[in-house]
Amino acid sequence: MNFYILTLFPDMITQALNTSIIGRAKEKGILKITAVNIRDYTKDKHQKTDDYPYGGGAGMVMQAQPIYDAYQAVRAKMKKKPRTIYLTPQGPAFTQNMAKELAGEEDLVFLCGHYEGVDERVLEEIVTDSVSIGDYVLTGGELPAMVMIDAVSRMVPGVLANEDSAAWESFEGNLLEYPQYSRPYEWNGKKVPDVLLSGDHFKIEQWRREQSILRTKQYRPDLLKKADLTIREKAVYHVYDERN
Ligand code: 6GU
Repeated sequence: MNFYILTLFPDMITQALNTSIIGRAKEKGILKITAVNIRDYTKDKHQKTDDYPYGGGAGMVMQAQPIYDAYQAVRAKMKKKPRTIYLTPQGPAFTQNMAKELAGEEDLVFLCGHYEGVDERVLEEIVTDSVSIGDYVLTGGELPAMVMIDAVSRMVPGVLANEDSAAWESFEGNLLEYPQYSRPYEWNGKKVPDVLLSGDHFKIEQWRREQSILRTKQYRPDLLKKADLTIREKAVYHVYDERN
């Protein structure tokens, strides 16, 4: 899978995505991540990529030409028009389901905005999807692009060492993950729950499922309403009871 990031700060991207699991997937050739410096495509004699907003107001606006030419350089490598994601707090919030869907694409292009925004006309030409990563404001689209690339990458087959770890985890079926324990058996006066040492795999699965449900109920009651629960589980955990 190929990721192209159109940005004024390519170093931010290359530094962060060379480590750990994503770095290993790049070495294995499963992922290719290319940060494209928008400034390399400016035709301005002072290398400028932004200008004042028409109509006045604070800040600067990223100009259409350098972004469009950077996009065209990337587009030329592909057979079909790629999904092109504009990172903006004005988009719908990124979800695990979006990550899964985007992992099916061969090429993805990310456009990282800065300053007060991007000239609307180039957005109209190239953007297929606008995406936010949550209800807070960041200084630019680089961190959101990296968040998305991380989440999408780990859904690409072969990126995770153990494919099971992607199958059963937080947000699968809209439930949070159960707690994990490793050695030693006792640490800081706290013991590992005995069921995990019982060797009874059915009981262990039951306990983990209960923990998932209880955690989701406590921390993300909004998710629990959408969770894949049996009728019995809904009754036991009072899922539709507004008092809980
Ligand atoms: Cl995608 N961009 C910026 N600048 N701020 C954000 C965001 C994106 N998502 C949440 N806040």
